[in-house]
Amino acid sequence: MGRAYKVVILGGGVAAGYAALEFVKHGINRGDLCIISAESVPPYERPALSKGFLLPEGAVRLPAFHTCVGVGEERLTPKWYKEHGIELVLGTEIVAADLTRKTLLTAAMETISFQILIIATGARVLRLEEFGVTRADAQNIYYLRDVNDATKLLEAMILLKGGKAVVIGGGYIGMECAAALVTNGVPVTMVFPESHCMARLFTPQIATFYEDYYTSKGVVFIKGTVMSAFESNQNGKVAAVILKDGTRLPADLVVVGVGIRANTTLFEGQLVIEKGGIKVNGKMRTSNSSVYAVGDVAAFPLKMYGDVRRLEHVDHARKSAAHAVQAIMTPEKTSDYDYLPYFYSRVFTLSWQFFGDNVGDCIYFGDSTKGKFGAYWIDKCRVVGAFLEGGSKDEYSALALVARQRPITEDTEALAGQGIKFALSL
Ligand code: FAD
Ligand code: NAD
Ligand code: ISD
Repeated sequence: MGRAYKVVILGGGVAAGYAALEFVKHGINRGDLCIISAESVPPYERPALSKGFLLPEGAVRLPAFHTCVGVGEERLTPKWYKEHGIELVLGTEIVAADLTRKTLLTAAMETISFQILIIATGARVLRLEEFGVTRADAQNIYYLRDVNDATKLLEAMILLKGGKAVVIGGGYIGMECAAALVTNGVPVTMVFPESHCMARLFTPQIATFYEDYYTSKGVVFIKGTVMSAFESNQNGKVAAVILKDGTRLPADLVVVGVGIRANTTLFEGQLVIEKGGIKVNGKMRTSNSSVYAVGDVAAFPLKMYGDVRRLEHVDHARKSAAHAVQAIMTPEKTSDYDYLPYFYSRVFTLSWQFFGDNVGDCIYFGDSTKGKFGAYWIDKCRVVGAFLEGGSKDEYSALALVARQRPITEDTEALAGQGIKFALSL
């Protein structure tokens, strides 16, 4: 018959770790909870992989960044799971799910059954083959999603002495990996189709600051185009990246960050799918009342904006996981998930945070030449989004408050003049 648990968390990433801690806070019986993960290590703070993990000095390594150290909570080591009677089924891929029978099938053909399932399968990287790029199977092409990917990239980077790197994609992975490569002394060329970096969030003006900073560190930007093929040498290693217009960029290492897809496949046809994710309600419950979905894989009602979104960021993974557990353990006390979008990044000595929604007109403040500047997004006379580079803890908290309160503002010139003081005065 196989193993059976009251609650199974499928996926052993950020959301799983935060869900486990929340279960323990609520008091779960020994043997009731099991986490199944394709990864061979317990849940860890994934953001570290493109930041501290890739530093040339003072790098972080597991077990230092297991969840939940990202928010200053306990570090959940294998010993912690054992002490709390939580079963970790690691290095185990689930290849089929039967939600009617309440069973999961492992790649080794073991059946694991549950009363309640929390889907925390996160996402997989999009591969260049999916964009029609040919010869994308050459060696020295690196993607970054898990600690194995990060270890391979780190080893290649260390061995690269004198070599050049090309980074494909101008989103989070592209920007953070380019910074890490340059910090490790590797010259980088970045290639992406948009006219500026971080196009999903940044305006051209915000992007200019970061592009200028990266350029000052030696990064070369090739924007508004895509690659078409890799040129490989006799050893099967990348020798160059060929762009659509035929330009040849010599490359000894390529990092690819061209987006992700939520891992929904096991549940398609069994659960409602929306916006590329598993649709949940305000309790993170799916269209099957025994099944919850959290983190990157969940398409959830964003109460503040009255729409359904799927967010690919760690703060939401942590909070949605805790919320699902609260809804399971104390349903009478749990209201609907009311999330304020929060994104951030840290590269070189720079650090920015964003709260809210990046819709409407953008009002800029501060002085980017001094490394401290920001922006408010105004939609229908309300401040709906707020961004700040180089802020303090108190300033970022004030920014979050602005985005949460959405104050009315008629005088955008005054707002620009007040800048961060506007947020601090709320
Ligand atoms: P994940 O953490 O991806 O975990 C999913 C887990 O499910 C994995 O363990 C996976 O192996 C497992 N799994 C999937 N399918 C199966 C299966 N069939 N069987 C068994 N196991 C399965 N966000 C930020 O806000 N700030 C950052 O600075 C930041 N940095 C990042 C850096 C990197 C390198 C990456 C990759 C992401 C970063 N993110 C960041 C995004 C953030 O890490 C994700 O939003 C978060 O990890 C999502 O958590 P999750 O638990 O939903 O999914
Ligand atoms: P992304 O969505 O941030 O960026 C994807 C990028 O792919 C786009 O900006 C675009 O430049 C590029 N692109 C799209 N099609 C392309 C093509 N044909 N050729 C070349 N480039 C193309 O995704 P990502 O950077 O791959 O990051 C993966 C995931 O990891 C995301 O969910 C992201 O949120 C997460 N992540 C977050 C952080 C953070 O929040 N600080 C850091 C790292 C990773
Ligand atoms: O970069 C990060 C980040 O945002 C985390 O949560 O690393 C992790 C932990 O702070 C690593 O200790």
